[in-house]
Amino acid sequence: MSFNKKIAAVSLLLFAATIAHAQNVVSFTHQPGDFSIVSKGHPATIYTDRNDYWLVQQVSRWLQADVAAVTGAQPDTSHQVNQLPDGAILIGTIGHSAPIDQLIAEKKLDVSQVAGKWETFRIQVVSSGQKNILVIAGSDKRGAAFGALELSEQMGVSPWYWWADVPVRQRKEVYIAKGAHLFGPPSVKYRGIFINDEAPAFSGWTKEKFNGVNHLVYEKIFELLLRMKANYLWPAMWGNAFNDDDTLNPVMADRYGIVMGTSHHEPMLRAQQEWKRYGNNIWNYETNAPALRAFWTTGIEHMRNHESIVTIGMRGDGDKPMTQGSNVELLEKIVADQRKILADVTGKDPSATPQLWALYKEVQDYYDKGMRVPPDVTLLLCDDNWGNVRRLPSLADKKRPGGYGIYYHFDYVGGPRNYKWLNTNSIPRTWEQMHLAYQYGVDRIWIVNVGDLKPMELPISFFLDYAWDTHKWNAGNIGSYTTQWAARQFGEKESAAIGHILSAYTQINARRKPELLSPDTYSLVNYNEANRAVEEYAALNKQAAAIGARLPAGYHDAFYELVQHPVEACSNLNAMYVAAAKNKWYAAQGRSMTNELADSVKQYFKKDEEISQYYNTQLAGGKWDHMMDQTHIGYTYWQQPPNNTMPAVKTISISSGARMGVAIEGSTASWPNDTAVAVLPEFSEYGRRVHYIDVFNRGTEPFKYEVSSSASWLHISAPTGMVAKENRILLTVDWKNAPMGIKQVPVTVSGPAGKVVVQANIRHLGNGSAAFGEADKTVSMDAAHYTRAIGGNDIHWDVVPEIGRNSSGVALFPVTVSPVVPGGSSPRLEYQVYLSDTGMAKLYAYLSPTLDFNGGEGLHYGISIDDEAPQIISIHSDKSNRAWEQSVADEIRKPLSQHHITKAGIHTVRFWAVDPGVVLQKLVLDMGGVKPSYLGPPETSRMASAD
Ligand code: REL
Repeated sequence: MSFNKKIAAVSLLLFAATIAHAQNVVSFTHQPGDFSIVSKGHPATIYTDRNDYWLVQQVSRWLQADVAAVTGAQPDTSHQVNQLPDGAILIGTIGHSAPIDQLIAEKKLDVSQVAGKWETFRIQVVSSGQKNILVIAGSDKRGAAFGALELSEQMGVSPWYWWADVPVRQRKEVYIAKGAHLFGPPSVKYRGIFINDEAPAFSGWTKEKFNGVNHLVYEKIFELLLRMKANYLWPAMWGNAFNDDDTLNPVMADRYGIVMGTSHHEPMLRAQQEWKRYGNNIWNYETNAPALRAFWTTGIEHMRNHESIVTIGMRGDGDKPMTQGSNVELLEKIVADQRKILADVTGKDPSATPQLWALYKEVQDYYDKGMRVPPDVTLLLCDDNWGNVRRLPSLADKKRPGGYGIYYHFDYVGGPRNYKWLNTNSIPRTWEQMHLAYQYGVDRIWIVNVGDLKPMELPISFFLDYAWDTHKWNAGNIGSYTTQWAARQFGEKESAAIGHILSAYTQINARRKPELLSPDTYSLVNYNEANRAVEEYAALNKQAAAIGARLPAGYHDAFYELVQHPVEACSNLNAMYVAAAKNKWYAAQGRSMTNELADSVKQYFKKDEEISQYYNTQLAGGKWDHMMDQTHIGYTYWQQPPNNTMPAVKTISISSGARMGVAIEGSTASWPNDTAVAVLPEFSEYGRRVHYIDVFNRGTEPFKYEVSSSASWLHISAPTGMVAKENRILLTVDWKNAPMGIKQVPVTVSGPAGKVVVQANIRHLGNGSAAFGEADKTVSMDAAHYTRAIGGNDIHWDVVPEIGRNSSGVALFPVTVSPVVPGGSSPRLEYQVYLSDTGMAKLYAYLSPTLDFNGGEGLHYGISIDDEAPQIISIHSDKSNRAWEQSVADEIRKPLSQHHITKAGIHTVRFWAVDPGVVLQKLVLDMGGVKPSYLGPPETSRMASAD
């Protein structure tokens, strides 16, 4: 290496050392050399070139207001850029800001990594003589805007300050660390949201607060988008038409630098409503092409020079499939005609205008049948409306100039059921699916359906953060997103506790959308599932309330909107459904508690209304009125009910006197009426440690009961007592003193009706191995608790935290590896189990409802026990719509394999990698004991860890 080259290499290294990517640049205490934004009450002045973009002037005003909100000291803004004084803040677009261009020309500002890039910016303290100037230089207008807003957020102004009332944290002083800080370019070029399904909530709110969905609302949305470094919007379209409703809408979008589109089924920048308003005859290209062409021509004429992405193609009117018999040829002609309109109106080659073709629902079939659009058009792949990507480009596909995008959903109107009330989106699952998409080359457009916008604040933030920088989040750190996000809204102090609430509530809501909950969701009798679900949510609600109470009063509205409301509302909803289920069951058993449960269902239902009422009318002084107008109780099919309807309840007449009844875990029967033998689920060291007997009253008078057994090591929580309504008696085994082997112990319940004998079966095998023990003829193992994870050359398994319905998941990475032939030393997860039973074993793999995104034979995994050859199981063997509906409603797929167990003892279950993209949540080995439940048997324990 020549001396000069060495110097060059060293200075490159130095340069690399001083330029930092996307890091914290703001501090609140002074370090030597720092640039001061506000120091000792004196704010710096913000300069922009008056010839720079409108957006740059606008962000300088936002920054001015933000600095004032943070420090109380309001900076001046100025266009006097000829002689920038020491301490000036300069915001500008390269090529549009004379002072920025001058600094570049003077070689004081190196923009070699910025100029010509998409939405890239550099924040740098530039020293010129005795002067220090803070320069925010954008490669384009959005780059400059994002730079200024990056400072705002780092100073403590949340993008959600207005949309979720997040307070601005007060600081006395604000500084910028010296050095150069480079941000961008973004991982995904167009990143945006779709306001959709906006009645009744968003429409009611906008009507009351803005007199319609007009530019005043949109300006708030544009600002929010920019503060989250987004650039793209599909506007509200239920009864609304962006361009037609308010002529200022498109003008303001252009000024704010927001790229506008129309939804997947509204071609040529014209809203469906516009056809309703002005369309001539029917929406059918076979019979009405001239009218449609004229209609679309107007759409492109209105586009003018506004940055837009034009949706092309066509679906039937009102987002339905086109008429039967519509074919590839017709659709290809439609696209060709639309592109001709584009060329005619713009006078440019059609490829000069960004376009997308959305492969939504049946449109993907056209694609599969071979239909293609010109390569400059972005292929907008879609999820299944339930957050599972349907199709990704094949890794072998040649790069298309138009690239690929994805249309994703956080809210949906359609089957198997609408979900449009509260946030039900899991951040880890969104990460996992969008990671998959990005790794397969989907990086041109990411757009997500966000319903009414509120209350989707958390997933919107994540979607856009991730689209901005996909390298930042991975399986190893995605579990911390909620805590980091909480810190951005509420400060560090409570962020871990708030992050936990956010993760926990979204995990619970994602496993079954509230709209799909019913009294039948969770099992009342098996695994104590229904009670556990209620207790889990109630505990979370208590924690949330306690955190809320600890936060300063100024945070209460934001905390309620972003954290507490969904927890309170869903905790109440779960409790209501379980109370309704119990009411029905108790009525059948004649329990005297029946009528009280009916009353509690009424109270929960009323409470639900009060919660919405509070959100609408009192929260933030009524700022969000109507945002909680969405009905959510009483669904009978996919479409929402017109009103919330309380679940049916029963009341019974209670006989006088004291009348004892006995019910036990695992059975819907009750004694003494029932003639079958009452048998409790088996006691095992490795299963649930507690089983219960309910002693209840069918009459009006309290009575005395006694529960006894001859086994001193079988502990009875309350051997005697008085029953007014019902007492739950908990039975546990003192394993240290219990005899080894299998024992049957009769437990006698005595009361006014005589005696009921309940049989307790105890299996005591002892400890000593790290294997999962069998309990009640069941072994249930969370995927992340493998005994061994064996990867391969450049292939490894990662735990994706909290992606499961009530656990984490494990998946193969990188997701782009070729399918693996399982067997021998190939990648696998191993789980050691101890089986005390022999015979046929059913092995269920609980998997996230990932779709066959390759469009091939489906995704597979391999499975074996001990030295069996791996069975290759397709997770998509049932391709019916019914199977898909079930998988998204239950948020799980549970393929089954069968294995023959010939001897008791230790065995190894092997889950073999075949296709990447498969996410394993848990494995359940059924030796004949698995009971019906929603979530499946809770995890059994490992023998070594049992006492
Ligand atoms: O969620 C979707 O993607 C679609 O169902 C909607 O985009 C659709 O346009 C609907 O709002 C009605 O027009």
